[in-house]
Amino acid sequence: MGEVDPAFIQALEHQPKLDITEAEGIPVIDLSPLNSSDTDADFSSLVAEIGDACKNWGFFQVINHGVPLKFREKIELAARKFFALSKEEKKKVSRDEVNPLGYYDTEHTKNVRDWKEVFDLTLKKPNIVPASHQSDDKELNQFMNQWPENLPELKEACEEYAEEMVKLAYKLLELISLSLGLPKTRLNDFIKDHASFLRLNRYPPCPAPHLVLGVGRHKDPIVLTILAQDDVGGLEVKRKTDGEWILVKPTPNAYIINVGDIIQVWSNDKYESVEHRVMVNSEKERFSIPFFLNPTSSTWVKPMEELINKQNLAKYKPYNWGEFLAKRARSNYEKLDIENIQISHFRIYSRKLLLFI
Ligand SMILES: O=C(O)CCC(=O)C(=O)O
Repeated sequence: MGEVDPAFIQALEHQPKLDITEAEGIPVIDLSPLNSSDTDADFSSLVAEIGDACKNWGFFQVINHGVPLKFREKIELAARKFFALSKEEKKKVSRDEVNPLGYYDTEHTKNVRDWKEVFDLTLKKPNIVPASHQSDDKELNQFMNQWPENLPELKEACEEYAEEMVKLAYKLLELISLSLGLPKTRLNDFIKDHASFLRLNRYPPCPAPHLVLGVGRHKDPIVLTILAQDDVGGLEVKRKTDGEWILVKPTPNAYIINVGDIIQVWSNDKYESVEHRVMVNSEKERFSIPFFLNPTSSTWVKPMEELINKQNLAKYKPYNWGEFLAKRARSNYEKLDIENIQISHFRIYSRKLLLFI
């Protein structure tokens, strides 16, 4: 990427502090009770731990999660090989304005360019989505995976790993559902036909890590994210208690889980999606692999009926996930002069809430 182009420079208030402390407080949750063969096993303390982590942090790490290490090692190796290909080879599988999948090195978050290169793929085949965010526009688009010709092992590694991520996502969603007082599979029902994405991230060393970010501050618009980070570190989370940015310490073979905006809406704000961002450094490249759990594009996202009542009125209007995604994809692709779409655009403000009583 060479010299720092002004397009990467964050506004002063968003520039990272390089002497940041590591977050000791982020809960590390041991999922081994789920691996028990005892059908009468009591998961209540695990469910309570998950509920507390979602409520107080919106972020947690899981260990003993049941994902065999060999799948992670295989995809990490394939990702390194992919990003080591020549720019010309990578550009052969570039995303474009119509298809957001494949290689990309000019992503913008909040209209500032990110210091990273990515490779995105969908797990749903075919993945048909609205071509536009306008409800009256019935044109459809198909998201297509693109694979580099000269690296056949990438496809296999990504597909095997993604299957493991789906299994883990189902387990986590069951625990989250129970922690909200809902039946175990209540939330899983929304992702039966899920259209999730897997992303490979590479953050190259940067000559000005105090001015730029690998990914600018953002919340994930999806259900939840399962992130594998390497041992370099750089992910920062905005702590709910005091709004400070804190670094998530890499824990070998753990996964970092964060609540996405859709869980925030389903839970009617009981669990909030939390802002996070990625710092880069001047010496080491960093790799990470987020798995984004998405519902199908036809899903209407709204607070769960069981969780709303006269004392806790719905805080969001229903919105269509496919239309939301179509609008979001455009703003990630190009620099726009407007803020990209957020769940806050569907929020019902308290004055209106009062009128409903
Ligand atoms: O690389 C990371 O640690 C986080 C990546 C992330 O937040 C994203 O890709 O949306």
